[in-house]
Amino acid sequence: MGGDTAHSLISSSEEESSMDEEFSEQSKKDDDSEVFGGYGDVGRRISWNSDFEADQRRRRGVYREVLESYNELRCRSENLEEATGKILSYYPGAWIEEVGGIRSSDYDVPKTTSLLLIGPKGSGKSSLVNKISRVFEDDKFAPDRAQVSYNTSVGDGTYFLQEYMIPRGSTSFCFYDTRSLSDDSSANMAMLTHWMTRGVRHGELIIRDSDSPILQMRIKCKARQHGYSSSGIRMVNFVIFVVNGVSILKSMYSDDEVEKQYTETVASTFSCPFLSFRDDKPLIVVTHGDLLSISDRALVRVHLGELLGVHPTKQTFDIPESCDKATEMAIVDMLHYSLEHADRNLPCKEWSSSKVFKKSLPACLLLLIVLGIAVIAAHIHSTRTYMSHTHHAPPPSVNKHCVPPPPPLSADMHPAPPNPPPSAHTYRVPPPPPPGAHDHKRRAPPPNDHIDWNSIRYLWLGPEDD
Ligand SMILES: Nc1nc2c(ncn2[C@@H]2O[C@H](COP(=O)(O)OP(=O)(O)OP(=O)(O)O)[C@@H](O)[C@H]2O)c(=O)[nH]1
Ligand SMILES: [Mg+2]
Repeated sequence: MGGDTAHSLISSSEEESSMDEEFSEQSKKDDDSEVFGGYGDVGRRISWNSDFEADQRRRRGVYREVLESYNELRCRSENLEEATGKILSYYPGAWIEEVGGIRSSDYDVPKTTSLLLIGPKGSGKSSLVNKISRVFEDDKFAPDRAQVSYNTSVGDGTYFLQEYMIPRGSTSFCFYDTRSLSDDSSANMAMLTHWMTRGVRHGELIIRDSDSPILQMRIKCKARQHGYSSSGIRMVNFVIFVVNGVSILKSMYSDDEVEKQYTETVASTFSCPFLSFRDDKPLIVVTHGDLLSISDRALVRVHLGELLGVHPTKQTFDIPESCDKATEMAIVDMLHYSLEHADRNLPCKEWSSSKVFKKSLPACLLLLIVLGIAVIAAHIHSTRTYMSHTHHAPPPSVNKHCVPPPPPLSADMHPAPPNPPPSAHTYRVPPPPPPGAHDHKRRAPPPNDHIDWNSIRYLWLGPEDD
């Protein structure tokens, strides 16, 4: 793998013990002013500024926390097998949390969870793919899967989007290795917006307008050798931002514009809103830590936390080119974080309302038909009642003294007082129309008939409420 280290010649146990020593030495330095030299000096000059001092104290606390996290990681690496098993048991949607009344089945779960690796040139994206693969590889001597640039200043980097299933042959989750970010932030935005909104396709060639015509021709020549157009498009489920720890450390203390440019590119790209899933920002992987001291690694993480607004221990993972258990544990932790956040931010199916509507449409139609039948039946019934009443009821008297016969008395009933108002319930049934009312248009009433309208009204409607 990476060619630039004498570290690769050191066995992992030697590596671990030297790291232990470094860690304990660093922990003994309780006065962090040495480590935070830059911050501390400024702090002394403006000690009157209590806000600044509080800030310094907070930074030192975080720094100690980061240092402690290396120790903790080594302890946790004893459970590496169990942690690896958990990742191997993952399938898309397995870690969905059912919240807000939404069930797992309401989410649009992909067949494969896709994790996108992005970062500046030479930051170690392709190397990271190989490091991750090795953790899950049965054959520890299997060749590297991703092409790593040996010398980034002369060689080509990654120009084609490459999909890597983890582990090999699985369909649970995959990484997408991508072309590096450029110094042109608007070109980066355009590229990232495209990947995040339209998805990524294995084998897709990434060419930028700013690429020289010679470079464009060179990489197009490479593209002609392969036919990837049939590969499917995958939507990105989570983003991993890879940065070179050495370059970050240089840019922290350098006045050189080129070195400062590195952090600026990282910060401006990281702020691209398309990289976040709701409030969840990408996680950070810091590489090249094997070339730095533990204190420098911790400093880089604290600095990135301040710069990008992500937690230096919870959302930043230090993954150097080392073959020790602690590094493998850091890889497994990073995967756990990515997959959990990928599942948490899965989109809902295009609203289940359409599904509910489709399912309930026949039921609604049936209900409407039943209701329609009930209304028609009720109408027929009331018409029949009305007709039978018309035929059997005696014609209403036109005698003004006529009153309805009193209802038969039952045992617990008492005679009504004289001239009682009839029960509203009894008299509000549909009133019989006066004889011939239905053909009143054809036959005019005899001119001399005396009609006691008060009695009729009393019979039909009951007494008037005063
Ligand atoms: N010492 C050390 N070297 C690393 C590490 N990660 C990557 N490298 C080296 O850095 C160089 C670039 O690594 P790549 O993985 O090709 O970087 P990349 O981000 O894929 O680069 P591009 O494809 O050009 O964007 C190689 O020489 C790697 O061996 C690391 O953690 N430690
Ligand atoms: Mg690469």
